[in-house]
Amino acid sequence: MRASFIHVADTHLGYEQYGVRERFNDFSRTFWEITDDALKRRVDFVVIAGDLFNKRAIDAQTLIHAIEGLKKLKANNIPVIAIEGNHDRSYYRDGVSWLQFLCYQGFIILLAPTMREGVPQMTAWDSQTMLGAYTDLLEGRIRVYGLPWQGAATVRTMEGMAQSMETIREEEDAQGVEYRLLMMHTGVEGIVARVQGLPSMAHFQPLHSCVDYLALGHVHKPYEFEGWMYNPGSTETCGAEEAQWEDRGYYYVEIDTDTPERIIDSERKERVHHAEHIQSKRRPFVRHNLRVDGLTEPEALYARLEDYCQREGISYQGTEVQPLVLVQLTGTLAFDAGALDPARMEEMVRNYFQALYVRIDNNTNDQDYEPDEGEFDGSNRSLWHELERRIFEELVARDSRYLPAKEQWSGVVAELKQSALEQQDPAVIAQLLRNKRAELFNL
Ligand SMILES: [Mn+2]
Repeated sequence: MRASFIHVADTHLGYEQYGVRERFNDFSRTFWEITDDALKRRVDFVVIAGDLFNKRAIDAQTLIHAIEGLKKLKANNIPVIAIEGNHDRSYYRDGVSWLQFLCYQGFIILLAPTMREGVPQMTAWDSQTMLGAYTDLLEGRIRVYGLPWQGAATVRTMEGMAQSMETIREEEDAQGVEYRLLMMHTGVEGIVARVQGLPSMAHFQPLHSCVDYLALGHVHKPYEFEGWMYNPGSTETCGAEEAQWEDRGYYYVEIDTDTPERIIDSERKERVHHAEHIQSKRRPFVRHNLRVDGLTEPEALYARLEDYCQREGISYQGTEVQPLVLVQLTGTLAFDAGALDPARMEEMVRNYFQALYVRIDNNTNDQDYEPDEGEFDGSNRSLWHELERRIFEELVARDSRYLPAKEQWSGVVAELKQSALEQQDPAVIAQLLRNKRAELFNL
């Protein structure tokens, strides 16, 4: 038996990232590129291992975009088998989910086994109830199982799944099933440190003898193990962290149960299929850490940022590709961060990169204020005035622009405070500050 399929997951349709409408379209475009590729390669079926949608409550435009991709597959008799992920799972109180709607409309086969005491029941998918553990393809020679997101019950359900599959194994062989695929919306613990509470590699092992291909989703970083466990990663970039995993995409898989040596890569421990990971087409997502240590004034920081923009932004000039650019300021600032002009920095980055969206994140450390202890006895009220003067002086000295005249600036701060306490007109206080700035900065 020869066949081929595409395995995709985590397309997150409907995600309007950063509130930018064009990002909403990006997620759809990437999905369409994949459905078009399925047509071009004339695959026998497509599996979607969860998180087709970014959330349960999608809008009409998201549904239209999903159907736009799925209807071409339907028109070409390419079955699409899907499961719910954690993002698009339905709640009982919601009644029918949008995935069930797509299933009802004949665009997808939505697999969800009936559970009995936590154990999936091995019944065939039924189009009337839209329930069932598996569906058979290619005249019953390929069996596709699907287990939706199980949350905290994942490990227990996996045990039950392996047991249930073993009990019907002989019957399946007798029926002529040659190849088994299981879809699950879960991943292996430890791939991405932030994603916790997933099954360990040992928890997956009992399934190894039951399935030829384990089609995973959920973890947005791609990975594969031992020629049978595959996770394609997210197709677009759902968060800045994902930008580093450049090989995210989908799998194109060929099966040959008769002459597997024709296609397999034995080094990857493939047995009767060959899985090719294809990088999805998506908008460039640029991330940069700008170190601010040693920069004593805003102009120096702008100069360093511009230097980076000149080096890296040039490749986007005059192209139609508008990247997303996220710049993170890191290190310790030698002046007050409030003196920075975020709009000016964003404008600079936008111009150099011809960017669709720019964000400057200030993740710099504050210089902690730790007054010298022991010198002053706080209970002695007569010394409070002197204590205040010292604190003001130390605070203004942390900003290198005020450091040369810290004593004078400390006096200015005390004067401003006194004016405010006397409830002076704010305009008068502002004028006082302007005069002092002009005087001390020699403006
Ligand atoms: Mn996801």
